[in-house]
Amino acid sequence: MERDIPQTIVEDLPSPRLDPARADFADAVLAGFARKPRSLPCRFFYDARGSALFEEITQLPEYYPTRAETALLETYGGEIAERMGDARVLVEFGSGSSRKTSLLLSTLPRISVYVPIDVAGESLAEAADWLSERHDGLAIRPLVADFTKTRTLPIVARRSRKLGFFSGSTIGNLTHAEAQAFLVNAAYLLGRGASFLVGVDLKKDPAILIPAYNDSGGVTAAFNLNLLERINRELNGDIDLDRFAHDAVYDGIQGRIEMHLVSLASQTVRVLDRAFRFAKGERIHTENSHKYSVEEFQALASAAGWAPAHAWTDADRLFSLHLLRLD
Ligand code: AVJ
Repeated sequence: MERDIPQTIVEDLPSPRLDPARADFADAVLAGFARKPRSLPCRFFYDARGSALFEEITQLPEYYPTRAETALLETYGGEIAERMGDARVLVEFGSGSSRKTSLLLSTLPRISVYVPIDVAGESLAEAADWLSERHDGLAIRPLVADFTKTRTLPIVARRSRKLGFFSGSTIGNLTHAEAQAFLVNAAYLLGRGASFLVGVDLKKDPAILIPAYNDSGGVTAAFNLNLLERINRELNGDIDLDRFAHDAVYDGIQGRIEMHLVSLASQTVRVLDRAFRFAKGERIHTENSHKYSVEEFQALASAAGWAPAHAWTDADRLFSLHLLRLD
């Protein structure tokens, strides 16, 4: 029997296939540049160069969060261990570099399984190697995944009591609604009896906040501009980096630092063969970094079903570590 064979229109075939990570980046950039106001998701900061620049940021005199959180873990490690119950499995969200994790693990001898979850597969493997050298007998089961969407844990992690760890105030990158949805999903993932240790940057004087996101050495500027370099490298872009500038502002109403890239001229840029016009002064919103008072974060956690058990803060009230529980 004769059949109609659909005609293939050669011109409509997709252009040479991008690998999935690059396709995801391409979709985000094309959509973000098509929208007004323009924006790009901050998760794309962390390619190899961006991750290296972020490590540099954590060493800057102006960038207090990493130092303040590390000091809290060092000072209160024993207390955290006492309060968190008998978890055997540590699940880390957006793990990145694992120095803080090692600090935490050294105060928690009962943890036998470690599940780091991160989208960056290479840095995940590196961090796993680094940690396994320092923590004998620890089973490490990395999950390459978007931690806001993870719905299942590896089998070895399923039956035991869990401790979640979400450090660095990465939760601040999410809007309040997204943060609440994340905490609901984390409750589902970690299950009954779980504890959750969350590092959250505190609201404070913008005179301290703004330099932390606009350092005098220009490292944060390079970190922000790397997003455009990444577009040039991976998406065949022709963006002139000298025609964009880094900016960081504090929005006191929303309680967040916003990072932007500002077009210094009226210009057209090309990305994957598409043209985008930028007016002089037009902005690309690249990151939110929400700040919370202790009470605000506890209210958010409660609304997501978690019981706030304790919060530690430093003497200068720079940063907070929250212990949450799920009964
Ligand atoms: C790693 C997301 C917590 O928001 O402070 C640092 C990222 N951006 N400087 C933050 C960042 C600019 C950082 N987080």
